[in-house]
Amino acid sequence: MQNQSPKHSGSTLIISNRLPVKIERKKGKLKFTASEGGLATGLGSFYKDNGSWWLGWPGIIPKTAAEEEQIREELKKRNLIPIFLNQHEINYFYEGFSNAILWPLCHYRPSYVELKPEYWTYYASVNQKFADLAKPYITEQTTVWVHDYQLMVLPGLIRQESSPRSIGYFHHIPFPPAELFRMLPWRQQLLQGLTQADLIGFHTYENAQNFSETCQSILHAEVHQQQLKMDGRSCHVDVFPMGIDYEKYKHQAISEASQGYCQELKALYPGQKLILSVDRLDYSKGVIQRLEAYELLLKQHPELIGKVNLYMLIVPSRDQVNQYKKLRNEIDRKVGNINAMHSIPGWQPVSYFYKSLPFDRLSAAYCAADVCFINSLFDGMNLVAKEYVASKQYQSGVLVLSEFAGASKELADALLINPYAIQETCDTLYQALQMSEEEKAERMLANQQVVEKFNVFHWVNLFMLRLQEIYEANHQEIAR
Ligand code: GDG
Repeated sequence: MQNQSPKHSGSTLIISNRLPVKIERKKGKLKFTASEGGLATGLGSFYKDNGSWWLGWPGIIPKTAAEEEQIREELKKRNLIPIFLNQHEINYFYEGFSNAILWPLCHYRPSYVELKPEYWTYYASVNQKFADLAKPYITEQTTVWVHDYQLMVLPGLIRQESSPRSIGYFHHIPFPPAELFRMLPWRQQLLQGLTQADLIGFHTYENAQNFSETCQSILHAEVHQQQLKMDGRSCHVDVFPMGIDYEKYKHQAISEASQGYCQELKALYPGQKLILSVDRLDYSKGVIQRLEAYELLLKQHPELIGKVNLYMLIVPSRDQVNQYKKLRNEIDRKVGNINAMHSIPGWQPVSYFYKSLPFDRLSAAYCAADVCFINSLFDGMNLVAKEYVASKQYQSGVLVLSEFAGASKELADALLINPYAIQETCDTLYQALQMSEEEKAERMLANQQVVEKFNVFHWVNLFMLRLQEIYEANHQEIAR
């Protein structure tokens, strides 16, 4: 499919918790830069070309009314509408209900869930705030596309107050089985709000299936193929595996800048194979299991000492939330132990960076990596897997990928692992390091064809097309 915006009449309003922009105060001045979350990376290429608006939180609390106005004006130039959250809202809506209830529940960690009623109060009121701000941008010709678990009740609120052409919702993270979702005291409100969307999308069939079964069990919805019927209304549920901007990653990888940084990086690790991991700080990403499998590899294959390096890049995230603080300390300890136990003069086994790299440096790391090691315990999709594949234009490499990441359903030529099975993961890493150049090339090419074809434009087009079909079908029914 062409890298073109989808054809539909009217405008599009994208709504997500975070805007695809980072605002920092530097020497008294505001600095605006593009942010690097999975969603920002994916939709960033789409909305600017399409004359659409994007509503979300800019990630900053303005100090004065003048600063708030400055942010509003600056963002308006980029078709972005900011919603400003106060510290309480951030603590209770974002860190509370979103990241201490929905995130752990959707990533199968019920023991991490903190069921505090005040979190729900804020979740409901902040969703309402989004609906109020969205209202002036919605006409009968507007297609509204809501993103992710922070805004699950927003489709219902928009439906109550505005009359958009269509409402779509995409769930970027896993959706748990009904048995887990049932534990939420607010399960009814969440599902009732969400099913006011015309179309609800997931990365994988399993997640869509879990969602439909949960609606059957809690809302007593009837399921006909991909349609849920309840209380005299209906919504569609479907699978749309998200892609990346393949050409962007490919061109960056073959650029002089990235190739230059790639050589510099390789020169820092002479005679060593680089095993790369890239993720946000999160317990769903399996960082501790990754370190355990890698340590086992060093113990069982002492010939690798001095010849391999785990280059682990972790982007700071949510480090004000308790579980994340604990995880960070655990990672620090574990990396320290491995380096202390296995280092020899002039070599240490793990290079660990707790920071974010600029795009060209990240691309260089993908180019330089002999292995990309992704062992998420649960992951909606995992775009890093696809970015690595797209970046492997000149250099060879092997993708080791968790079968619990949505990407594993598409990237069948990766070496798939069960991240909970440490010995199996260790054996697969060894297999990756030993693989012949022919096999590496064959597997990478097959994966590249998938990532190139099912890119982010294909994803956006498919979702929008489906919404359009649903709109037309509903319209014909009304006309009859
Ligand atoms: C959620 C779901 C789903 C990372 N480090 C740097 C950097 N990144 C970029 C990567 C990638 C993105 O961050 C991470 O995307 P993921 O998909 O891996 O994960 P989440 O952020 O958890 O996203 C996930 C996704 O939504 C989309 O639906 O796949 O399952 O959890 O794009 O490149 N970018 C730069 N420097 C870094 O150091 N520039």
